[in-house]
Amino acid sequence: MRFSSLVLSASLGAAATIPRQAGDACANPAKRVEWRTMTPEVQKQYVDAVLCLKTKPSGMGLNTSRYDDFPYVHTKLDKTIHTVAMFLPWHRLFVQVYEDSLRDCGYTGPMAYWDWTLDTADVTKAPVWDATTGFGGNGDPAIDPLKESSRKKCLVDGPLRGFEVAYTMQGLDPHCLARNWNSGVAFPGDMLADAYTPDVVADVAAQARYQDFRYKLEGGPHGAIHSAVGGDMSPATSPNDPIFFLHHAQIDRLWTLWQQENPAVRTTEFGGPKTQNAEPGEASLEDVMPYLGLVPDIRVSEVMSTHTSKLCYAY
Ligand SMILES: [Cu+2]
Repeated sequence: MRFSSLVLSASLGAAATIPRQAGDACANPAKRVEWRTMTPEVQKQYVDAVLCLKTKPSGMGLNTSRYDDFPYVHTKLDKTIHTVAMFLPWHRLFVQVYEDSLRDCGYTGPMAYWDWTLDTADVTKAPVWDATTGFGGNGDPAIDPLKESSRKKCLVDGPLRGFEVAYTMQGLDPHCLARNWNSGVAFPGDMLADAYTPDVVADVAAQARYQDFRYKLEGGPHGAIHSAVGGDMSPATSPNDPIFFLHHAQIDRLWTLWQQENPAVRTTEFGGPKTQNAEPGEASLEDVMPYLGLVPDIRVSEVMSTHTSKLCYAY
C-alpha cells in the first residue's frame, strides 16, 4: 500500500459517512521534493531503499530482483512508450510504482525529483552525483569511451560503486552499473546543458497543446539528460540507473505544472501519435497502457490527474 493511501485512510476515518467521490479521494497529497532540499539522513534512507530493492524478489515472477523489474519492463516496452502520446502518463505511473516499491523497502521520506535546470552552470557538480549524499558520479575515468564499450565505465564512487544490474538491450546480461557522461571528451563539463536550461523549459511550458508539449519535452530536455548521463542511462534499459526515477519525477513535475495552468482542460487533454509505426488513429484517453504485470494495465484517463485515489501527490 502506498504511503499516500495510508494517510488518506487515516484522514478519512472520522468522515467515513461522507460519500467518496473521485474528486476528493486525495485529501492529503504527498509532496514530492527536489533532491537537494532533503536532509542527508533522508537522502541516505532513499538510497538505502534503492539498494534494498536488489534484495527483494521480482514482483512479476522473474528470476531477477525487484530492482531489475523496472529496467526489464521499460526495455520490453521501449517502442510502445516512447515518442508516442502515452509517454507522459505511462512514465507517471511507472515512477509511482517505483515509489511504492521504495516504501515496501522501508522508505518513509518524500519522493524526490532532480530539477536539472538548477545545475546547468556545471552539471557535473549537481548534488545528485555526490558520493555521500547522492548516487555517485561518472563512470571510471580511466576507460576511454572512444575505444572501449561504454558499459565498462563502472561507477567508481558512491553507494552504487560496483553495483550489478541485470539487463541490457540484449536481455539478461548482468554487468556493473555504468555512466559515461557526455562530457570530458569533446566538450569537457558540458553535459548538453544548453538543452535543459530554464529558458528551454519555459519554451516547452509555453506550448498550448498536449501533443506539442509532450513532443518538445520528450525530445528536448528528457532525451538530453539520458544522453548526457550516458552508460546505462542511454538505452531503454535506463531504469538500471536510479537517477532515472529522479529525472522522470522531474519530467512528471513539468507536466503536472503545465496541467495546473489550466486544470479543467489539461487533465483531460491528450492526443498525438498512438503508436510509433504508421498505424492510423490518434491517441485517446481510453487507450490502455501495458505494464507487463508490473502492475495491472490501466487506461490513460486514470492517471491524467495526480490528485485522485489512484495517484495522490503534488509538487
Ligand atoms: Cu522511458
